[in-house]
Amino acid sequence: MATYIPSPKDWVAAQVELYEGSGGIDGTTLKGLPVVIVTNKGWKTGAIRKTPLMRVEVGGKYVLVASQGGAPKHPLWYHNLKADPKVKIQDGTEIYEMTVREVTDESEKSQLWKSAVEAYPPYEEYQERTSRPIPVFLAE
Ligand code: F42
Repeated sequence: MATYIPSPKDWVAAQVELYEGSGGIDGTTLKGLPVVIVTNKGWKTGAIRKTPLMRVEVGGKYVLVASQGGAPKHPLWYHNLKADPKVKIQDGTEIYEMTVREVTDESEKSQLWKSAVEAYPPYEEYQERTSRPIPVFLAE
């Protein structure tokens, strides 16, 4: 079985531990807004990776925004999901097995981007901060 390797960022690993350890009761927000935990495989190591992301729910599907605070490069989980789209998403006490796809159709992407910014307004500022178009996945 693959081993779980926690994020090297302490605050991220701590949030995952609190979220999962409480069964989705504690550690479920960032800046007062809800967060989901995405579990997937690392495409090079095969290890299990867990990434907290803002909760952007649209009709039972989840929008995953690879913003990384407007950093110049995509987060590594972007490459993991491109290589293997199977994920587990924990939303509070619920856990769903889902498949993700990167949204490349411009009109679909702009619609989902609107939902993302409604759920977490700082995404707008993150996009202004970087010249890379921030990738968006839809988990369904
Ligand atoms: N990040 C976002 O991009 N969007 C969000 O909405 C978001 C919300 C959020 C809420 C709460 C919270 O605690 C964190 C939040 N973050 C959000 C930060 C997010 O959880 C990630 O920490 C951030 O996006 C960076 O992702 P990353 O995958 O680049 O993480 C790095 C620091 C990391 O964990 N690296 C590991 C490492 O060891 O360096 C894992 C590396 C990895 O995945 N390796 C792959 C493998 O095979 O195992 C290979 C990857 C490759 O291509 O080399």
